[in-house]
Amino acid sequence: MRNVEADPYPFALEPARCALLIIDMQRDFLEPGGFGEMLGNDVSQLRRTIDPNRTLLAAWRARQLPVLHTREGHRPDLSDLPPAKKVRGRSKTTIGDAGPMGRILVRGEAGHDIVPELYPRPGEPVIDKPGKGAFFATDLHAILQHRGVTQLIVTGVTTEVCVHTTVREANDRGYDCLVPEDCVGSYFPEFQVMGLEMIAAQGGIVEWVSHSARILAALEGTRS
Ligand code: C5J
Repeated sequence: MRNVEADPYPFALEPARCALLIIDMQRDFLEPGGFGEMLGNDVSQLRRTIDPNRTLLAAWRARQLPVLHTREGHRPDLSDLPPAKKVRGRSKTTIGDAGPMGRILVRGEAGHDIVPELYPRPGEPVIDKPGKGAFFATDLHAILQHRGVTQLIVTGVTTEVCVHTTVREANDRGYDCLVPEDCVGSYFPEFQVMGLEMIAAQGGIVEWVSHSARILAALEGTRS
């Protein structure tokens, strides 16, 4: 067990039981010319998370610790897309329509895939999720249980939407989660700040917040 400096108090990291769960680092959310930017968002707010995620991912891979990736998206026939989600936002272009990198949030399309810097390796499960939370309508919980995982380092985008929803779902299922602030991103700086504060508030009512450098420091000396 290794203590990671964290808010609201140190996180008791057990590397062998701790998976790195990287949420929705998809081209359409992060890349210039993708759907996120088409909606007027500043993708640099998310792109700054790529490098620290890459470093954390390399540390997990070097130690052969569990790594999982998620992608938000839907079947090409949209049969798993709730009508309410399809029309939400009243945008002219919505999920399933043609976007700048293929059909928006549809599995198999270029924009739905994970950015090349963090591309999954064979053996790293990729969880295709139709919702914001990674546990809803997926086999994530079963995969984690089969691997003896009890702790999660949750990274990715966006802080206040899919990261938050996933961490809350994990909390309710009994996982301890640590969110490294430099590895999660929001298009909205104020949501980034408040999203992180909400996680660690009230004695860690949702979970813990830290920084990738602190996690890496705690891992030092463990086998790689
Ligand atoms: C959103 C996500 N924001 N991955 N997805 O629609 O946070």
